[in-house]
Amino acid sequence: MTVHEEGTGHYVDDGEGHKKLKVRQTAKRLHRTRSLVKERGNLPQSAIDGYVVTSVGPQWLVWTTCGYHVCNVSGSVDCENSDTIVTVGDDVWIVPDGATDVHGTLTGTIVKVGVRRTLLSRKAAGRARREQVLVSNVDQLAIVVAAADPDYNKRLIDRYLIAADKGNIEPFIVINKIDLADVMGIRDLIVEDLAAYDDLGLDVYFTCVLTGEGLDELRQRLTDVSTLVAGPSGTGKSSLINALTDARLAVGEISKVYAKGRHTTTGAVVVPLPNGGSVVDSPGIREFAVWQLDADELPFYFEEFEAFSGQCKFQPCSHVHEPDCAVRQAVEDGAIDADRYDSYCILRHEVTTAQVHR
Ligand SMILES: Nc1nc2c(ncn2[C@@H]2O[C@H](COP(=O)(O)OP(=O)(O)OP(=O)(O)O)[C@@H](O)[C@H]2O)c(=O)[nH]1
Ligand SMILES: [Mg+2]
Ligand SMILES: [Zn+2]
Repeated sequence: MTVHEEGTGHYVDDGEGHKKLKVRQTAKRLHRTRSLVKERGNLPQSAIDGYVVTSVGPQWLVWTTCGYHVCNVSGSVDCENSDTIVTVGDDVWIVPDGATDVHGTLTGTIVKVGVRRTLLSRKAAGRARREQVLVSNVDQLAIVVAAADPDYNKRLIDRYLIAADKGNIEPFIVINKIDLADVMGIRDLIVEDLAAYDDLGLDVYFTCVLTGEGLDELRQRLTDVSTLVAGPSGTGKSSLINALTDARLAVGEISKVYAKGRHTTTGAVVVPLPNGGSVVDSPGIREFAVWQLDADELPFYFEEFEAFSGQCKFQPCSHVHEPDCAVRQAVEDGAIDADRYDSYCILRHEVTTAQVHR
């Protein structure tokens, strides 16, 4: 029996085996072709793929290997989610117009949105029950809050943690402006206040853009993956990104195309990192209602309850009003963080009233 190299593959020259291998290779090729056909669907020959970098008014800026294109969305766009048809981070297929707009940027039309690998959603503002996908396809979520100015709010952190969990994104926490905590002499208090997250196995970074504290650790955490940087307004998200990257240059390049130079962030934007990976800067958010959260599933997002909930007298137990609740007892004993329990009660109240009104 001899083995021949042929191109990158090889085959066994013994009649039957050779045939078998050939069959297998044909099947593989067929499978590959089929999945390509499936992926491309009925896309026009001229369609090219890329990803959405940011929004430009009602249009989207799409990066492709042929450069930036500012795109409209086709009326017959092939997408999964009719609430949020396109969002920043989406893999898309576009058909270039073969023209440029008044700024000299190439133009095109988005005809297909790829399946979202991960996503961060919230309930869209307003009365309608509508999902707003803030960003898609990021690996990590950096929840950036400030030690002070503005004061951080653990309720908001907990909402982000649940949304990240639901959207398949790995979260971590950044406490920026730690210099202000030192000025006020409250650093130890803050570290202690956030110990519950550390206990949950979440990484907590303490950073300062002015002194550079914690920036090396954060830079390491961001390398080679895609990270959404989110949190309330004014916590220093854009400042951190500028300090960690040559984002100003990257954003400058995009600004040349569109976004005017501005201080506060008004839309999410993907910024490539110099050493691989990317970050998505996003505008500050004041309210965050987690999308499609049910009362029954809520306890699962508070994994520290699990060690106690089996001992509650009533099964199932909401851990709010039932007598002999082991979770409430654990809060009293200090075994469960009281703030986390508060978050749970607030969210539970929210979701149960929402369910009644549905
Ligand atoms: N003292 C102190 N100030 C900081 C720090 N980081 C950022 N700032 C200041 O905080 C203010 C807000 O910073 P931004 O980076 O614009 O905050 P942002 O989170 O991007 O805000 P939005 O885009 O509105 O969501 C600016 O005046 C920064 O100079 C820090 O570590 N310490
Ligand atoms: Mg900003
Ligand atoms: Zn209970």
